[in-house]
Amino acid sequence: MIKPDGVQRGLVGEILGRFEKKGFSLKGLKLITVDRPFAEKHYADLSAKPFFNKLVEYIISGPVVGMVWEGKNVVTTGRKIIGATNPAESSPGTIRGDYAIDIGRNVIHGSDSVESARKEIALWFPEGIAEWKSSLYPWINE
Ligand code: YYY
Ligand code: MG
Repeated sequence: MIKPDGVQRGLVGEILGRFEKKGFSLKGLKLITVDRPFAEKHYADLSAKPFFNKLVEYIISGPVVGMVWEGKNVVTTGRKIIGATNPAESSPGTIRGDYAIDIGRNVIHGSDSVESARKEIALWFPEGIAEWKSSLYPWINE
C-alpha cells in the first residue's frame, strides 16, 4: 500500500514501476481513502504500540494506493524492494532508502508474510482481485 505521503509526493508511478519492472504481476490496484476503523484493523497487530495512534492518523490523512502483486517469493522480495522500516536504515536503491527520511513517513507498506498478505488482500479487496496471467510469464520465470 502506497501511504498518503507517497501519493501526495507523486511517487505512485515510480513505485508501481519498480514492482512491474522486477517482473511481478499486478493483480489489484485502487486509490482509496480509508477511515479510522479500517486503518485500525489493518494495523491491529500494532495496537499496543506507543506509535499506534500517530500511525493511524497518518494512514487516514489522505488517499492511499492499495496494490496486490503476484510472483515467486513476492512477499520476501517485495520487502527487500521496500527496504527497512526506518528509512535511516534502508539501503539506497530501496523505495524507503531512496524516498524517505522519517519512520513516520516511510511512503509504503508491504505485507510481512504470506499469511498477513492473504488477510490484507481480503481486507483491502473484498470485491476480489484480477484473474490473469501475463504473457511474459515464461520470459521472467524458468
Ligand atoms: O512492516 P513495516 O511497515 O516495515 O513496519 P512495522 O513494524 O509493521 O510498523 C508499521 C509502521 O509503523 C511502520 O511502517 C512505520 C510505523 N512505525 C513507527 O512509526 N515507529 C516505530 N518505532 C515503528 C513503526
Ligand atoms: Mg509491518
